[in-house]
Amino acid sequence: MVAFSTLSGLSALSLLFSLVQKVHGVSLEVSTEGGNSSSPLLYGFMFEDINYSNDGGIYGQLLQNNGLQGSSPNLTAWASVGDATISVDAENPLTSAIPHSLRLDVPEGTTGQVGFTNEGYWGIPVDGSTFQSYFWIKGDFSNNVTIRLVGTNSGTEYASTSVEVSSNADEFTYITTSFPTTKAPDGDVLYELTVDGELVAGRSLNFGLLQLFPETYKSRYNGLKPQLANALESIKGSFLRFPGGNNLEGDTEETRWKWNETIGPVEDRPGHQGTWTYYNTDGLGLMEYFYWCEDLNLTPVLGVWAGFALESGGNTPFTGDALQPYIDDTLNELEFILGDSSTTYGSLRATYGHEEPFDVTLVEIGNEDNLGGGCESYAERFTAFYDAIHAAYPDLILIASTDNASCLPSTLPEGAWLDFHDYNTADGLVSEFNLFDNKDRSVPYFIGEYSRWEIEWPSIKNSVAEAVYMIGLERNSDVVKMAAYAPLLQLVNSTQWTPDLIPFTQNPTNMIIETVSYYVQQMFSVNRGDTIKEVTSDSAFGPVYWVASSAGDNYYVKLANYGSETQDVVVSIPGLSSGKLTVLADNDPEASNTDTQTLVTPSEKDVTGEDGSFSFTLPAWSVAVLAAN
Ligand SMILES: *[C@@H]1O[C@H](CO)[C@@H](O)[C@H](O)[C@H]1NC(C)=O
Ligand SMILES: *[C@@H]1O[C@H](CO)[C@@H](O)[C@H](O)[C@H]1NC(C)=O
Ligand SMILES: *[C@@H]1O[C@H](CO)[C@@H](O)[C@H](O)[C@H]1NC(C)=O
Ligand SMILES: *[C@@H]1O[C@H](CO)[C@@H](O)[C@H](O)[C@H]1NC(C)=O
Ligand SMILES: *[C@@H]1O[C@H](CO)[C@@H](O)[C@H](O)[C@H]1NC(C)=O
Ligand SMILES: *[C@@H]1O[C@H](CO)[C@@H](O)[C@H](O)[C@H]1NC(C)=O
Ligand SMILES: CC(=O)N[C@H]1CO[C@H](CO)[C@@H](O)[C@@H]1O
Repeated sequence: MVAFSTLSGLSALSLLFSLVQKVHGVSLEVSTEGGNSSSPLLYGFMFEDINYSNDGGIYGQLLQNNGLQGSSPNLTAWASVGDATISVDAENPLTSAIPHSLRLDVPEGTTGQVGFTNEGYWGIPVDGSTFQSYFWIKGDFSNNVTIRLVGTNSGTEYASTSVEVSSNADEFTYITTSFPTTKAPDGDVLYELTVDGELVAGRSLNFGLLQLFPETYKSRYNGLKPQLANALESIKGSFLRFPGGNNLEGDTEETRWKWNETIGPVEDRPGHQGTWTYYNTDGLGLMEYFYWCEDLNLTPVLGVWAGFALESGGNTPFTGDALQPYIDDTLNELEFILGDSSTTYGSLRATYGHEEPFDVTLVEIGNEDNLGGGCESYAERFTAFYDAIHAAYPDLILIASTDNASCLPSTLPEGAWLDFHDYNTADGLVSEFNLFDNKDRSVPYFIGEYSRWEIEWPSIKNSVAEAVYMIGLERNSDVVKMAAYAPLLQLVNSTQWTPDLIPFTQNPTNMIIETVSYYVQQMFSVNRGDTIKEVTSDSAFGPVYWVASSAGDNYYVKLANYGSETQDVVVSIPGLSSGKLTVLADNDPEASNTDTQTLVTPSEKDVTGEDGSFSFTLPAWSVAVLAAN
């Protein structure tokens, strides 16, 4: 039944017609009084290196296997050019962290250009910006080195530059060059470095840690790939959880994410074997994560290693005295981030270019410690980390990596938050719409990872389910402080996990695939109030779900229709007259956006409120936001 008394005559009449025509409908009355405060951090990002989201993804460096890192490096992504051979050379290490270099052997009698190519991470996106290349060279050579970016099959040249080099056989010489590029039509591009073979005939040269960057996001040195940073910017998220995820934990203690090996000059960063099958360069390291937060205005949520690695049968979890070195290591990390430059690690940070402490207020202890054998020891590990961190930094908010009570201390320290992860089916997400309605309000929640999983590309039905779930979170955003879809980014050509929010290729023109879930995240994040308003209705939740919020005079009503029937909606917000309605919908619940099709995009239209009453239609399988004032 519909509460006609709350509607104007006109909309009551149209609704009556609707009812007569057996069109389904929902009438909502939004209170303009009171309400609960909504967390300002609610929507944000969770990030770890998975599916080449970091190396080959948002990290701006474009050459793959550029430092020949790993325990037994090979020539993946490299090939020789001309009458020369290349090899991995352990005799001429660049640094102790980068213990190999690329050796170029040139036979006697060689003429013409010789050198090598790198194919990037399934291509190189040449976007027409000014590129930078950096490399180290060892060997007697005083002439030009030529760098080109060329189409793999077409041979088309998108950049060509010569840089004068004067190097010797005693040490590596560092070379930097900057050059214009022409935008390529696709990602099928090789990086090529050559020298005049006649000058090196019968000898060899060594090259170390070759790097290639486009103009990065906000032109930051060692910065982000602009197309991916722009995609995140367009969502207007509030926080960034890093560096993982499984990748924080590592498969073993040895391959955990070690903060102090991700800082300083990149040639001093050894990288590490990631948990998602490939080696991580750590070129995007701890400081780069903070610059990312600064440049995109994100609140950092720092994950710290909590004495547990993923590999069953390994020597973790560490407990008792064995845990202390890792607690000390975390305190060092926090001093590096938060200490002023009079402290040991604060001064190291200053040396590396950031005089002022970074801004961190949220620290998560471990990752998913309810899983894989971490549960039994987590209460002890969490407490040990909590006590040490809290004593040194009482203002930090500390987050436990699970909400499973059997893995937590019997009494949670006051002020601690819980992280809950939810990979689920579409119906499962919808069934959890009210998961937080009756939670204890004194323990704040972080939904550190969630999404409809076990599908390749999010379809509208799945994304509507996520929207229903998010409506449930937003209604409870007095206690649910933050929520992040996961995983965030995915290189389409090499995927370890699907679905992901923002799949991408190396095509500089259509790099980003805007999935249906991406649009849901964007619609929810850009339309945020600071107060959740009471909504009264004669209809129960389902298949239509809603939440209303306000920020000053602006009101936002988010709706999801998890069903195949069209729904007529009347939203009454006393005193408001103009609104904008954004709708994402498709009649086919399986419709999705992929690397080959874009079927579902949001549409926008103006709506006017007759005496504060906004009437519109919610299509089958849809997500909508009414922004009114
Ligand atoms: C090169 O090393 C990578 C990483 O260890 C491995 O996946 C790949 O199979 C190796 N390639 C060859 C040709 O050995
Ligand atoms: C990468 O994937 C895209 C989208 O499917 C495809 O167009 C491109 O050819 C692939 N590139 C490589 C090098 O496989
Ligand atoms: C090296 O390149 C520079 C710049 O392109 C050019 O001016 C110079 O003539 C070149 N030198 C030689 C020896 O080819
Ligand atoms: C990083 O810290 C650990 C623990 O404090 C220490 O053993 C290691 O030598 C450090 N590594 C570097 C590169 O400073
Ligand atoms: C909590 O963790 C225990 C131990 O791993 C497990 O048996 C139980 O199912 C978990 N409970 C929930 C609600 O996930
Ligand atoms: C505010 O929070 C309380 C406590 O959870 C809840 O009962 C009430 O419905 C909430 N009000 C709104 C407008 O969401
Ligand atoms: C879809 C896909 O690529 N899945 C892969 C995810 O990564 C795991 C582990 O690397 C592989 O086993 C899957 O094939």
